Amino acid sequence: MKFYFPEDFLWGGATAANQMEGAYNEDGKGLSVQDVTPKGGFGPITDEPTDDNMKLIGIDFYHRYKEDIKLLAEMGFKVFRISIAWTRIFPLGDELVPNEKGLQFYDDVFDECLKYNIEPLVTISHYETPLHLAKVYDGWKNRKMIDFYERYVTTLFNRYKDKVKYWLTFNEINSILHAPFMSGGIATAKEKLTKQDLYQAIHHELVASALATKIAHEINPNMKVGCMVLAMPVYPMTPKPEDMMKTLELDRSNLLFSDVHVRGYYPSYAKRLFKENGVEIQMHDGDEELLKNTVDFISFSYYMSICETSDEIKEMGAGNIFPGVKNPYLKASEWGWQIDPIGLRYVLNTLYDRYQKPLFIVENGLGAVDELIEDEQGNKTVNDDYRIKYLNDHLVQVGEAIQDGVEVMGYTPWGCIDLVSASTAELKKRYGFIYVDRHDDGSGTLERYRKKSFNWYKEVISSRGGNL
Ligand code: BGP
Repeated sequence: MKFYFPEDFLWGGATAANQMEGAYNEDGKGLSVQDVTPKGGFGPITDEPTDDNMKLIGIDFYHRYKEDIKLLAEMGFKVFRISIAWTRIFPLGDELVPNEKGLQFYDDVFDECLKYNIEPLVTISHYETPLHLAKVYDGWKNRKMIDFYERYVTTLFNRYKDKVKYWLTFNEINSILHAPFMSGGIATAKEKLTKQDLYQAIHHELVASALATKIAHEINPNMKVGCMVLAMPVYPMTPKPEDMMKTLELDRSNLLFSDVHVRGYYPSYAKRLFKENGVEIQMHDGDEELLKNTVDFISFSYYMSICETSDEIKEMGAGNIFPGVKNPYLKASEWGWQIDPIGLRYVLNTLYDRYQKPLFIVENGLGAVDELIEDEQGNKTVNDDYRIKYLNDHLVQVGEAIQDGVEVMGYTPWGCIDLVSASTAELKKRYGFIYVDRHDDGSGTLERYRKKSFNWYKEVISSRGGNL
C-alpha cells in the first residue's frame, strides 16, 4: 500500500488487568467476578477462587510490568491500553477509602510507560466488577452502582490527572446484552434476568459513563474520554427487504450504546424496542441532563462480522461474545470467528458517517495456537505468519478508511503480550507479539519471547505503515 499513517497516529497494543496481572489477592486486592469464573465469561461460577483459574496468576504482569513495558517500548509503542482492576482500588467496591497500595501500583505502571513516551490508555471497567458488588447489590441492576463507580472514577481522575490522558469508561459496554455477569456484575442468572432489569442496568451504566466524562473534564479539561463498544458489522444474508430490516434491527441493538454516548439521548428507535420488550426505563431527575455529557471519541473492538437473515437459520458461527449467522464468503479462525478485514473499513466508515467523531480501534487480532521453536541462532520464537497476515490485512483496510476521510486516532491490537482469554479462560488461545511461557495445566517458566510478529510490528510502526 503506497500510504503512510499520520505522524501522530497512536500505535500500540491492548490488555486488561484481569487477564494478565495475576496477584489476585496481593497488596489488599479484593475479589472480582473474574476470580470465580475459572472457565471464562460464559462458564459456571465457583464459590471462591479455585486453582484451575488461570487468571489468578495471569502472566504475572503485576511483578513483571517493567520487563513487559520495556519490550513494548522496543517495538516502538506510542500507546499502551491497560485496565485498572477496580478491586485493587476499592477491594469491596462500596467502601469510602481507597487502597493506597493499589493506587501506587498503577502510578508505577504509568511512570514506567511515560519513561518511554508511551501514553497510557486506561479502561476503567473491563469485566472486573468487584465480586462483593455482584453478590450484595446484583451489579449494575442496582442504581447504587452509579455512586460506587462515581467514587472510583473520581479517585482515579484525581490521582492520575497528570499521567493519563485517554480513558475508556466500560469495556465493550454492549456485551452486557449477552454476558450480564462478566460484563455487568449481575448475579441474577441470565435466563432469569428480565428485559426490564437488563435495560435498567444498561441505563445505569450509560448514566455512570456520562457522569465519568463530566467529572474527567472538570478535573482536567485535557483528558479525553471515550466509550468502548464491541463492533460487529451485520450483513444481510440476501438483498431481500426482510433481511435488510432484520439486519438494521440487529445493528441498532448495539448502536443504541454509541448513540446515547455520542448524541447524549436515547435514539427514537429505542421507543419501539422498549415497548415491544415491556421495558420502561426508570429515569431519575437529572439523568437526561447527565447523558448530555457526550464522549470525546468512540473506541471499539473489531474481530469479525456476522450475517442476519429473516429465514430459518442454516448455520450459526461462533463469535466474540455473541454468535451470528455464518457468512459463506469468509474463512474463520480456529475458534470459528469469521475473518473479515474489509469489515473493518466498513465499520470505520459507517461509524464515522453516523457520528463524525474520532475513532480509536482499541482491539483487533487473531486468537491462535502458537508453537515455540528455536531459530537458527538458537533463540526461542514463534513463526506466526498467520498473525502477521491477519494484522497486515486489517491495517491495510484501516489505511483505506483513513483515505476515505475517516478520522482514526490509533490502533491497539488485542493481547499484544499473550494473556488469558476472556471467553475460554485459556492461554492456549494467544494474540501476542510476545510469547509468554505459561500453559493451561499451570506449567511454564513465565519467560517472555519475541515472536516473528514482534519484528514485523516494530517495522510497521517505524515505517508508519509504509510497507503494509
Ligand atoms: C474482547 C474482550 C477482551 C478479549 C478479546 C478476545 O471481547 O474485550 O477482553 O479477551 O475479546 O477474546 P477472547 O479472549 O475470548 O479470545
